[in-house]
Amino acid sequence: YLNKFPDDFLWGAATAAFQVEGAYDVDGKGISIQDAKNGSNKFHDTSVTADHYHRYQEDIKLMKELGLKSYRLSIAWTRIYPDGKTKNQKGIDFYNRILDELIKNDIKPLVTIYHFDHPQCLQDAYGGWYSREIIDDFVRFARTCFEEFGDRVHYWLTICEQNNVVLYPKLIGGFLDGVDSEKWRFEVHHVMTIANARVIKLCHKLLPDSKIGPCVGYSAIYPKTCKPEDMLAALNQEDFRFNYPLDLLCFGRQNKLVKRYLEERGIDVVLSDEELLEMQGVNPDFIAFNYYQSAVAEFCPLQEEEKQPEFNLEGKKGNMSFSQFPGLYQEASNPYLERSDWDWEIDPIGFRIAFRKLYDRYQLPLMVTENGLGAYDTLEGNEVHDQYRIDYLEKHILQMKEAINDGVEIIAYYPWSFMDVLSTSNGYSKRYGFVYVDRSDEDIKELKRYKKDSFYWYQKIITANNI
Ligand code: BGP
Repeated sequence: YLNKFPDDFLWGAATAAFQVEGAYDVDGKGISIQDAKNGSNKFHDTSVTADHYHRYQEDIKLMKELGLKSYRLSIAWTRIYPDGKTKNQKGIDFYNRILDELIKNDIKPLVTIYHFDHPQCLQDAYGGWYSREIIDDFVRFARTCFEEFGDRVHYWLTICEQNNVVLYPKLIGGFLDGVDSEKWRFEVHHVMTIANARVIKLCHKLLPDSKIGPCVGYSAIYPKTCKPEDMLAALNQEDFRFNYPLDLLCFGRQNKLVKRYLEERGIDVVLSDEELLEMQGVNPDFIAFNYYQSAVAEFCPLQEEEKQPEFNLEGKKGNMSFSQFPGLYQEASNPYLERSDWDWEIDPIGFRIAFRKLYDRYQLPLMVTENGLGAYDTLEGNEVHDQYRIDYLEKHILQMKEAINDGVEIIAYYPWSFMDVLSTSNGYSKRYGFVYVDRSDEDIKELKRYKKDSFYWYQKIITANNI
């Protein structure tokens, strides 16, 4: 069995544009739905974040020092097409500078084309992802990325966590705020899936040597008890949360359970015959997944009401809330697991189970594009002693190694996040990075970077290619 990780294993780390770049209105950039949300709660502010836009050279130097083989970044749609339609050369130049710097430092870029940040003007014009009109705009943007950056980028992700954006509209993306109806949820699913299919096919045509795949948020799902109803609920949760978009993209067919769920509720969202035809022969090269925690499923009778979980915004344990989909499942807490301060359940073995489940069903190489622990970090002098993060990552990497020994093909691992970024739910109080970004000065100008203990620890893992 594996002593070390495969020689070409991609040890990476991840970020996303709106969470790290800042400079949200610089050099012709348009306003994205994330920028439009600024000030909507006490945390959300994309204007400066880590100011990676101006400090990318310093940051890439740190990536080099860390030993990264690969770096996952996203391209801000609004830098390339500020109004959704007209190209902005300065935005393209910015990513050219970043990509050149990465290549110079021998770091392979993995690019997420869409990470929660489409132009606000497309939202205003036709409702963003609610409308099939966005597909052409998205494909145009993706084509430009392939044409401009395809000489240096050989790994691509289409849409980040389509399944979570759709299932938890209140949690992620924000642009679905106020829209809870099942109809819209599945409409967005279909629009995003068609967009995925077109962009994957386009990439294969334009860049035959590149690899591209979808990216889902994934969890191991446990039945709450060994009652058969709970086991069924666990299977339902898997189909509902993960398999629906992946079955379309990988098998070219609609998941039967979800299709039935829609029909039985009279939810009139359909993929036309033509669209279903488009789902044939998509052939993603891999499946990427983001894993933070596992989940529990319990039987949920039809007469219950649908419920969305509320964010634990306070970062104090004990605020768990769960979603409920009548007739399918309701979530519950797991008494056997520890939790982060934001009540995310910590489950390294669930990580191994996730690998096995995904690989058994889709038989495609897997990439982990996010995994990590959000925590309060304290800067002490020039140091951050984040042993809790090391513990989390170490246990997960060990289970990833076990999964490889179980026979799963795993090609890459990108912890979230390379540096401290704007958390989608908790601003800068919740940190994930290997590099601490000091935002303590009042006007957020200095933004000094400090290497955390986890930085040195991960550096050793990469050098040894082993845990
Ligand atoms: C994922 C997103 C990331 C990241 C992460 C952590 O869903 O793809 O962008 O933010 O979750 O979430 P949070 O910042 O809410 O802790």
